[in-house]
Amino acid sequence: MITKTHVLVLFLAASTALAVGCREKPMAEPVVRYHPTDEDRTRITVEAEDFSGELERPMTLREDPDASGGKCLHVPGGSGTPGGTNPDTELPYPARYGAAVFRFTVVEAGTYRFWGRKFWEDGCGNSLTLIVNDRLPVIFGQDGSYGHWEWIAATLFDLPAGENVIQILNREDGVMLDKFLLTTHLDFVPQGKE
Ligand SMILES: [Ca+2]
Repeated sequence: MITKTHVLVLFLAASTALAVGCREKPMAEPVVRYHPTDEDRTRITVEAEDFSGELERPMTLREDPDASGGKCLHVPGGSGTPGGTNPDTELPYPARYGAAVFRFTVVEAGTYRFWGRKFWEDGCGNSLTLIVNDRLPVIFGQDGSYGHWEWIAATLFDLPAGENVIQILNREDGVMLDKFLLTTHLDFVPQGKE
């Protein structure tokens, strides 16, 4: 004779068997964001507000809730620009009228793509100058996308292992830079505040 107790025992046994047979999916690997001094061999992310040494005005710091870490570099509109382009190379003169300097460690030498998360005011305020390890200056920006935060890429840089220095110079006022990222994964595209 099957009693209510028997039914309950059978139900519990079946439930236990089902639970044992139903494994939870393994959790996704956590996304790790390395500080530049950590041993990230392929990606280096630097907040623009984490410059080394003194900030050279008119480049300044600004708080922005849409910026990673709530802060970004800012060259206020109307503060002036160094101006001037070498007529032979058509490269901007590395005039130091507003600059931020970044020193960071590269663990593995390689070819890195520079990405910057920027906010341009308008077509007269849409670029910065990069100088990597005292090489020729490179223009970052000059695109036609204004009024919102956005990642854009610059040229590739060969970086040696050890300390590297990037200077980010004012080229046109009315620009903001939230952070930059260097990666040997040349097809990688950063998203959002990343
Ligand atoms: Ca930032």
